[in-house]
Amino acid sequence: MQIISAHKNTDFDALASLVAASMLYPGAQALLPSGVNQNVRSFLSIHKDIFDFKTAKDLDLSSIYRLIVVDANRWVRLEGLDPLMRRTDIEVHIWDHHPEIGDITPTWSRQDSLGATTTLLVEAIRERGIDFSPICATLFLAGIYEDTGHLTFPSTTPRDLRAAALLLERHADLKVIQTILRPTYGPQQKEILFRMLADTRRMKVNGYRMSVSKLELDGHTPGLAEVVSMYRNIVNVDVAFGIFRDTRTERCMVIGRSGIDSFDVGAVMRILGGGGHAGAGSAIVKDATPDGIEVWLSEAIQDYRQLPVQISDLMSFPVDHVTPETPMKEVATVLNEKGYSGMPVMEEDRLVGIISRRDLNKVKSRQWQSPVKAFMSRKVVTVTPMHTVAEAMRILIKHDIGRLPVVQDDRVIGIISRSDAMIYYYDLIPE
Ligand SMILES: [Mn+2]
Repeated sequence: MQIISAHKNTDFDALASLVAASMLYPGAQALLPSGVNQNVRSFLSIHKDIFDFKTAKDLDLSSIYRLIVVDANRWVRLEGLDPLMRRTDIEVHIWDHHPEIGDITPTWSRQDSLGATTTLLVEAIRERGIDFSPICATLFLAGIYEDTGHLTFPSTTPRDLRAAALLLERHADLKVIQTILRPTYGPQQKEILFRMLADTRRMKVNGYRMSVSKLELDGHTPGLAEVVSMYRNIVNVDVAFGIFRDTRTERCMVIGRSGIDSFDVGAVMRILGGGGHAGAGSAIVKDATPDGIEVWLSEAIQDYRQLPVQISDLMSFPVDHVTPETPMKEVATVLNEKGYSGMPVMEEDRLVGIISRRDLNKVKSRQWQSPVKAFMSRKVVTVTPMHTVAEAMRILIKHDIGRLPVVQDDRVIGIISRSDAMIYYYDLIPE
């Protein structure tokens, strides 16, 4: 007998991979763990008749000659298969998209870094010319969408999009997908979100806009990560934390979300004993009060120095400029030649004003010999090298200006332009 297993707390990528692997290994029995995520459970309650799943308990494991593992690479993630761990007489195939190496040693594997494992299996199904129904196409697409955040997570690859395109061609139903992939966000989560918003503390630490909310919860509450994501979006800060104290175990669950590249919330959670990646992280903390954790968090952010990009990396230097006495005619020529939309006006290295292309419209024909100081604006928005890049970007956007002089001790030491901002947002900084 051959069996196919996906990970516990099965999500759509795992479920879709199970079903897809059943097509690639005819006769193999797919095993569904007893714990599946909430959306998968609702999906299965409607589609149960279509699929034939068993659990490891239902089977006599001694007759197995091949184990196919999908969307996982560690034994602890599989349910009821520990007896197979030491068996040397079975083949083990792994289909997985997780980049880190696990402890299941395969005899054969296809492990590519992709947005979803389903993509790998859909590719194999296509190569072998196997036909599948629109319902399967819908499930496969749900798998890819779920693990790639509807093809928006940075882990998404061109192969995921190609597989998604194929599934749409095979009549995957996007309306059904919208229903089955709805966030695990029920009345309980809504109530928590409202409480978080009511008890929110906003602060500015080390240049980051940060927000913390502390709540007491009674027992395990699903969907907290989703709630904190939503919370960060609504309060619109760079970094948001929810500190949830479980009144039964007296442990605190800390969930963090970062909306900016320059702050790696996973790194901060790792110091707390948890984990995560740049945008999302969490930790469970024993023996600490929510207030204590809040203080710790703001200190950690205060000390956060792993800014990948500093203002000095981003700014241009030397700064092209004109002096206050430069005639407007010359200013217009320089702006045109250099393709600038504006330029600082400087006396030595002191900033006295800024002139933009827009100001040229105010110049009457007899005024072209007049000095720029008569037309420049004297109120100039600037930053210092002590600002974070995120702050500088916010200032650019808030004032809708094209350039931001960087000023230190009254001297202009550089300038940040809109195109520098694009470089920052699109990560184009050379290493
Ligand atoms: Mn997956």
